[in-house]
Amino acid sequence: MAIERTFSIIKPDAVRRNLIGKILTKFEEAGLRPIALKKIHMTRAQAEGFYAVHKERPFFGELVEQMIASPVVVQVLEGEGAILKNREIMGATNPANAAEGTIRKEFALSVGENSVHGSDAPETAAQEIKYFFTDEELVG
Ligand code: ABT
Ligand code: MG
Repeated sequence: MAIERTFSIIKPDAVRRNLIGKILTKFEEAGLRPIALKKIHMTRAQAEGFYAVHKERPFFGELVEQMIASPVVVQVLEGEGAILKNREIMGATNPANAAEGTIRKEFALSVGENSVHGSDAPETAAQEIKYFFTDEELVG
């Protein structure tokens, strides 16, 4: 498995509950290194652009509202098979289906307020990293 980079968001529900450190610890303990990281308050335009693939879905409005309600932490995680590994650490989208020990099992409130986002494939990882970070910010 190659060294990969993936994009991750600690979502408003988790930041509000002061879970940044606990969630970053999960990544670090699994061997994923945050090579860039910042706290931002997303604009509506930023959130709508980020979730553009879900534009036609019935939950789009609610999803955007939740993402802009309060600050998030965005990061780029690097490591062996980082994309899949991050998805495993996150757990299933719906916390009711998330495996024991995953972030969503421990912390998520619902399918919408599910504490983290993580890229699902190499193409989306590259796109999402570029959406939030400049090359200069990927400091390693
Ligand atoms: P992630 O595991 O978050 O990548 O979700 P995935 O894209 O695999 O799953 P879907 B179902 O496409 O959800 C996309 C995002 O929309 C949120 N959502 C989903 C809701 O807010 N309400 C819903 O009823 C559903 C089905 C969860 C996903 N959020 N993110 N990131
Ligand atoms: Mg997804």
